[in-house]
Amino acid sequence: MKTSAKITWCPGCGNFGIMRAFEKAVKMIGNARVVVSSGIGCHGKIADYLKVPSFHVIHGRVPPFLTGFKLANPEMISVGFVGDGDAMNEGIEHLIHAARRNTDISIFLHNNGVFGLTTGQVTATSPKGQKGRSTPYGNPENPIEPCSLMLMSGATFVARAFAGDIQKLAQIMYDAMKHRGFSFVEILQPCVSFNNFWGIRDEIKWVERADSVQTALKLCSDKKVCGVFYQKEDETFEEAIYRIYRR
Ligand SMILES: Cc1ncc(C[n+]2csc(CCOP(=O)(O)OP(=O)(O)O)c2C)c(N)n1
Ligand code: SF4
Repeated sequence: MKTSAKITWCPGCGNFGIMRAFEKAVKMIGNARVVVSSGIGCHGKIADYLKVPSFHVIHGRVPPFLTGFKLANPEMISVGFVGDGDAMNEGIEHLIHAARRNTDISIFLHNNGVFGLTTGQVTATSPKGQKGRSTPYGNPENPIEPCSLMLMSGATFVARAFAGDIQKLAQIMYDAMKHRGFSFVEILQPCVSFNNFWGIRDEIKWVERADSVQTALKLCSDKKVCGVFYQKEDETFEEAIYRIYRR
């Protein structure tokens, strides 16, 4: 599934595990047609490295792009790779609207807690107090918790995984892509250059799906807890559009 593009990620970057897991998940899916879109940032280069139809779009605009794509191509499994700066700062409103509409797309958030490509400034997911290029004395802001935000926005599949556990991540990606409706996977992705948290590997706890949003919210509030937190079936945005306009 590799292209001839030279990989420019830093050696040891969590993005390698994410790409490997995705390749495995696509193999598990078999013959289904998969399309990929990515935003701007280190994560966004994944679209250049994967040999699948791909669209590299402007910062924060993966969800609206894929919404239009999926409406026009309902038979394709549509996957968006987004960064925490890309989706939680720059394009956060688009993600919320895709979740509330239950657009049948899968969003994989590379959450490294920094703007990686622009050399390590804090993002909306960085914890309060985090020191970095833009906050040498500590981050003064409270973070957004992406899984909670997606649960509260109406996402019908919400999960968290770790870039270092390729097998589990591949299974969660597969489940997300198979899900009918909006699926969101937060992937804890160490950035070796600006926010290296590979050390959490042995502290990760895996949980089973909760049967209510309230329980799922409790589960995901602990950042070291991973797994599919919540899943439910509902009419998708595309189904609603076709139902209303094809009468
Ligand atoms: C509209 C717009 N704003 C800002 C930028 C500058 N910019 C390029 S990459 C980047 C950081 C991306 O960070 P993130 O989405 O967290 O991805 P990462 O590099 O960490 O994978 C920024 C701010 C841009 N290219 N376009
Ligand atoms: S700067 Fe960070 S996110 Fe970007 S390639 Fe290097 S390790 Fe990965």
